[in-house]
Amino acid sequence: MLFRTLAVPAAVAAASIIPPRATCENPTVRKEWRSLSADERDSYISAVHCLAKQPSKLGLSTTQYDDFPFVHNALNNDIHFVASFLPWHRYYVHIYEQALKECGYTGAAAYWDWTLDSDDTPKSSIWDPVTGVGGNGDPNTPVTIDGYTYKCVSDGPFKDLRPAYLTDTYVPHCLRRNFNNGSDSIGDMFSPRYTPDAVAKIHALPDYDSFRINLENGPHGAIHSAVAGDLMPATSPNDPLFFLHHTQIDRLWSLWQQVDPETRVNDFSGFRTQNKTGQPTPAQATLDDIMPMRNLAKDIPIRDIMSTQSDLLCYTY
Ligand SMILES: *[C@@H]1O[C@H](CO)[C@@H](O)[C@H](O)[C@H]1NC(C)=O
Ligand SMILES: *[C@@H]1O[C@H](CO)[C@@H](O)[C@H](O)[C@H]1NC(C)=O
Ligand SMILES: [Cu+2]
Repeated sequence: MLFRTLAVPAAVAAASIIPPRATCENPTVRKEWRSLSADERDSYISAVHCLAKQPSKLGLSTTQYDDFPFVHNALNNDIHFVASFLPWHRYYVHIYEQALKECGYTGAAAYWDWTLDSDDTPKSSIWDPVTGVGGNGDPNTPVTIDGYTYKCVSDGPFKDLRPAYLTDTYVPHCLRRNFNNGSDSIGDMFSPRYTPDAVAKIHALPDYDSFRINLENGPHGAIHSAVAGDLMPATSPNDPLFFLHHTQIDRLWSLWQQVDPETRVNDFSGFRTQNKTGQPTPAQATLDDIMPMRNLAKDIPIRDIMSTQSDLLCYTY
């Protein structure tokens, strides 16, 4: 036995002695936006407005809310179409949830389950000005940025937000949405890509890499494209809806992990960096890869974020 222990290659032995994070005692339960009480909704929305008034924690001249799109934009090519897409956004939603709490929010991060709306997304109650997040950009309040005309959201709780950045540019502007189906029409808002059936097929995939690729390219991308406006560019966290959308993405990953928790809480694979045409095949990602967060929070390894029920995260759905 002793010899067999000693014969384990150094790298494997080292990895096996990294202690797992402690399991947490009383996980909070993240809820669907429309099952929050009116008080919980108000508390969430007030905290968003609070973040949009606090000064930047990154030393920028803009608000703490703007720190989120700013960092997301800066890391755009490191965190999309790569293995770390799911863990990075899980960590990012957690950091946002903490920031909301520091601004007085008493609940947990909430999600938008778009599968519930896929039979008629444009008519969904999520767009309600009172119980939802406000609706499509208003064609009667067009705004011109760099020669292009955009539609501003003119109802709901976020109509007065003034996102500061549009990708790399400082250009304070209204919150924009532009519902579409890939043409000039609103149509079905790409709903075939996020029906309960479409999501069930992704849920049935057996390995992390194919699960991540299909979730990111399918429902995740479809919602960004269908809502459009500020939800489209690399500063997409400009729209608070981003966080409800990405909490749902995180929920689907968590539900997938729960199918076989012992295996899937460590199932992580795929390209570490984007596969660009003409470049050598990128290296494989590992659980020890460090997620950059540009001072929004500490940079931590992916393995620390794999379980939602650790002392770091401590939530369920
Ligand atoms: C978008 O929706 C319109 C109106 O329903 C429809 O005529 C058009 O074919 C759709 N386009 C795409 C690309 O799905
Ligand atoms: C990289 O992407 C290109 C184009 O999308 C694809 O044809 C190629 O097979 C990919 N390479 C690998 C190693 O997956
Ligand atoms: Cu993103």
